[in-house]
Amino acid sequence: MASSSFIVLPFTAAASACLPPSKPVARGKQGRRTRLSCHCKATAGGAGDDDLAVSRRLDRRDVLLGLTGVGAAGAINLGGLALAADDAVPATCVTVPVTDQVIRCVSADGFNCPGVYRPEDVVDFSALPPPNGPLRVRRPAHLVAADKEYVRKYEAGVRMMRDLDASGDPRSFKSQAAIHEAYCNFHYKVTAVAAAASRTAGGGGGTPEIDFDVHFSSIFAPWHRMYIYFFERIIGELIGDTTFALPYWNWDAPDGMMLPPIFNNASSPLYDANRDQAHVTAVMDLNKGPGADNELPLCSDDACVKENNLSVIYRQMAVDTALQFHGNKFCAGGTPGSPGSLENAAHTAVHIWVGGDMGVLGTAGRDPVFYSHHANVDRMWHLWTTTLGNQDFVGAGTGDWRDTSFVFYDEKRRPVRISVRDVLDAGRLGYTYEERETLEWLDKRPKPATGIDRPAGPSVPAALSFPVALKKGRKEYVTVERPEEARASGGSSKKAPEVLVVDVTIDPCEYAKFDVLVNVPKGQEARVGPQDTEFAGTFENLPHGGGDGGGRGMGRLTLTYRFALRELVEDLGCGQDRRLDVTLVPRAGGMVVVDDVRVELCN
Ligand SMILES: *[C@@H]1O[C@H](CO)[C@@H](O)[C@H](O)[C@H]1NC(C)=O
Ligand SMILES: CC(=O)N[C@H]1CO[C@H](CO)[C@@H](O)[C@@H]1O
Ligand SMILES: [Cu+2]
Repeated sequence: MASSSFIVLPFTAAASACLPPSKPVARGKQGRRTRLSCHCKATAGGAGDDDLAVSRRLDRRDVLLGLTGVGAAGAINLGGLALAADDAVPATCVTVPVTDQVIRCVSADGFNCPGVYRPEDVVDFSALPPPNGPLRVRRPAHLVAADKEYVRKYEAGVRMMRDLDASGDPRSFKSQAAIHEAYCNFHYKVTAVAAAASRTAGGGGGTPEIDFDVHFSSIFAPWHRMYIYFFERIIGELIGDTTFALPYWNWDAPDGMMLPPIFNNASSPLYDANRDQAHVTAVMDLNKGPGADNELPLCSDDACVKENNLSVIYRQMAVDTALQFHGNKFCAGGTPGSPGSLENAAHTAVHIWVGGDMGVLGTAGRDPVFYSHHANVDRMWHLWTTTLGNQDFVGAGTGDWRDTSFVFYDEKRRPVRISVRDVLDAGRLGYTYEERETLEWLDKRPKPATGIDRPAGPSVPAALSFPVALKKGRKEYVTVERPEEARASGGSSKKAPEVLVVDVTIDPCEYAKFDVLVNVPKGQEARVGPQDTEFAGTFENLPHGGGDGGGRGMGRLTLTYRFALRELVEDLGCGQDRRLDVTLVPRAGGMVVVDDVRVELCN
């Protein structure tokens, strides 16, 4: 394996519009973490797994704090990894706008980049004639089953995609699936900052290659919108029906909370044998993952479990700002950063629920249900800006986001450059969503838990020092200060919404999950579930890995997640309190380190 350097520039407040609390928090450790590189492998036994196993045996804290140093890293033989000297890590990340010109896909170790094109052949999406004809109407997948003619056409389209020359035609099902693998499993590299990073690394170690991933940033929603747009157009072209629209997996409605039956027919091209067979006909649990230590209150009736799932959806949608919904701007050369609530919640839970190909980023695109799952993620974005009346990023500094561009092959086999500004409005892309089920989650605003005994004194033990490694079965308690501005009386509508920010370092190849509770007395955690106000939410990681290999990424992924507090504080009536008691409840994952928990005001 060729030696190459990985530089991880820290994600800083400069990349986010969140205001730090008025009292500065001591964060001396920032920028002093040493990060390791690894291979994500789906199966045990690969070199990367050995590397990880070795690093797991080290004291996590030492590894995180960079105390093992270069010598120790050499001693544990982490393959081709190089460690950046702590002092060389710049204070801010490089925020070059991500365009198709500054990223490139690297074929390696059995993975072939799909749809290689000549730059001079690329046409701009905005220069192509806009879609004419009727809007393509995406309908709920659990209801289209009744429309036999539609299902036949959809199956015929996917079968034709599967029959296309896998390597020669970029519209083949295999090439389409490989697009997700390329962009999501460390095959893309950011080239624009390579020179800067090389200087930072102090020269040696070959060409630094910086991972690019469309997850964990505000690129998530628009990139997936583009991807399934072209997938849908290709099917329409193959079956000769330009009105063809993908069905969406309506998992936010009680009747859609299971794998849509059209995907569970073994003789259909929509089938994928590689799914968790225990879940293919079961009602979905958005709160459960493999090995998750589910301590949620046991529901004795369907109404209660339904409420739980609908509250999960409510919580991901009831966020006030684009930053909370979409996550941070992608920081080139930085850690992937920060998923928004759209990505973190039901999206990840559904991937994990289906399992198999869907359960890891490298292979997710190989399961036909992926495109219907993401049609619903896309619909949730559409609803957030339309029905819910929210705005995507606006104002200064959002140009980079709108200019973000990628090249996809379209239905005519033309490489097309499409940018975020082209996809902000589904109508302009020629499609819409038919709403058949009531949006029940809209009125599932959680209510304060009724079964909690509130002691008079402090309810949780005092402060915790960070970083702390979460261990299954052991809850962690931390008291956080609220910024002065958050407590200002009057509840001015101009006040920026309050959020609980949790910084975590995880193993990107591992499924990880923890819940966050606010103001729940110690020992009473099991009395609180998603339907309760005190349940601030869940952090969940969809693992990298799987696929054809060759993808390499960081052995540590540092992410920031924001839990919405505005309604929580309002509903608990604790708006004047100086502090909040936070409980971290580990559910899954052996390598979750919480680096910090704090309250911020989020623009
Ligand atoms: C399963 O798919 C096959 C192939 O498309 C089709 O002929 C058959 O009717 C489907 N079965 C059901 C139960 O829908
Ligand atoms: C449709 C439905 O109710 N699905 C799940 C919602 O969540 C609970 C657990 O909180 C599951 O048990 C349900 O099956
Ligand atoms: Cu994805």
